[in-house]
Amino acid sequence: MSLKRPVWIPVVTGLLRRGDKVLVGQRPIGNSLAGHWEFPGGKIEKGETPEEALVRELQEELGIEAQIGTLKLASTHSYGDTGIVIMFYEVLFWKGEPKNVHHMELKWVRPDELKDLSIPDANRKILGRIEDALREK
Ligand code: DGT
Repeated sequence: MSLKRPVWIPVVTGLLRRGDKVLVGQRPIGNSLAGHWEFPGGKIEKGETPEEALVRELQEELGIEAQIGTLKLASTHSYGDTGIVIMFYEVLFWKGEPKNVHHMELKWVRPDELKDLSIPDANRKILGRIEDALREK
């Protein structure tokens, strides 16, 4: 039996919908995966529920007060020694207009446009499932 336990980091992201589009932000310079287009979100802090973490992240990154919807999908991915457990929640309603206070740029894209963007491997490998989740009404 190995003495070294794997390190797992829980991450939560929001699928913000407007018509047939979804919001993506370009990860800032100096961050891991800089320049990659991601769904807004971040790490769940100790003591938070996934929904509380996502409300906090969407407030910090976009300045909105979001109402978190249903969990659409979850996956795992390894980055070297650490792994992430990533959960994608539907976000249909929020107060305020998403402002760019964290990313290099924000944009609304159609689900079929995601494949042409530089996106994290964690998302690329489940892109079919993400697109299906975004097409469901
Ligand atoms: P920090 O800078 O350590 O305080 O980080 P947080 O809590 O803002 O979170 P972040 O975004 O750096 O960490 C999320 C991790 O999940 C990071 O390793 C990138 C990975 N990831 C993969 N796909 C996505 C995605 O669609 N959105 C977000 N936010 N992260 C993703």
